[in-house]
Amino acid sequence: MCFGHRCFTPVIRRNDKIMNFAEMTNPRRKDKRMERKARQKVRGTFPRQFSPSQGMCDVVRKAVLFTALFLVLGLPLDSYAYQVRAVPNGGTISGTVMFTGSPVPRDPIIHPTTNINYCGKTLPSLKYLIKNRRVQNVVVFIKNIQAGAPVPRVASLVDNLKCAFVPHVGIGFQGNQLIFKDSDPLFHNIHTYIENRTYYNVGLPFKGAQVTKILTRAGLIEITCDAHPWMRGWLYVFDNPYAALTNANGEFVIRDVPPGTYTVEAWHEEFGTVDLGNVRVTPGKTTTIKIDYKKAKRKSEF
Ligand SMILES: [Cu+2]
Repeated sequence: MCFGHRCFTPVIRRNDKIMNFAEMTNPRRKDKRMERKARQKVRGTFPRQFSPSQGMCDVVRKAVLFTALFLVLGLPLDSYAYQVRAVPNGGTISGTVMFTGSPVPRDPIIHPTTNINYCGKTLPSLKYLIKNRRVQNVVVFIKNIQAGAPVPRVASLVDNLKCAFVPHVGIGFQGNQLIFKDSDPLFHNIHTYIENRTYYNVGLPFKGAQVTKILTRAGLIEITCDAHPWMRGWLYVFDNPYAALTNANGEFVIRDVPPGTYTVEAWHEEFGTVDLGNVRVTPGKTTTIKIDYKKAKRKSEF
């Protein structure tokens, strides 16, 4: 239908459905239009009312506004990216992680449900490794550190040995290799998660099988096996080198720390997370701290 040089198709609302004039006279036209729309949806193409160029304009407009907002606030755009720089006068943070409460938690026993002939009827869960009130397998790290030494270039290995992950808890560094290995004559299917979302899902069908991935991001990786539901491990990945794992005596050391005042965080798979603020590091000196999961206020529990 045209008026002068402008043409349009009249639209009529009937029974809560939009139909144009041609469709009113021939309903099959509407069916065809609906089919076309459905196909567009499946292919991911854009319906006529929305053009890709219009969408791009919106994206560009938002990007410009976002950049302007940061400039106005005086914040650098890369303020959250870790910067590598020389640390000629670094200090050290060392300490112990303890549990002085009572009773000391006992490590739960696992009862495997498959491959019992090989795995055995019971296995330790390795959740609580506490000796003389000192807690092993606690990840201790400097929170939100912005700059310092580069990460060590060492691969992280997750071995499947005797129906358990070895190590049970580890630390890794962004950009390094992550190697999954099968040392059992069993099929293991490694399924890893970050924040409850699948990260890597890898099948290891036989003894000696090995798959290498890359630690593409920082974060806490939960490691499970789809073939053996009781298997569980953890790999805490950092974009900086300022993280350590407590040994059997609950001890840790973090070296080459740029002088300054920091918050130190400790994470344990069952006790959860605690923060220790105002940890001061001075050039060439060692700052000693003590973390007690009884006294410390836990931020979260798992
Ligand atoms: Cu398994």
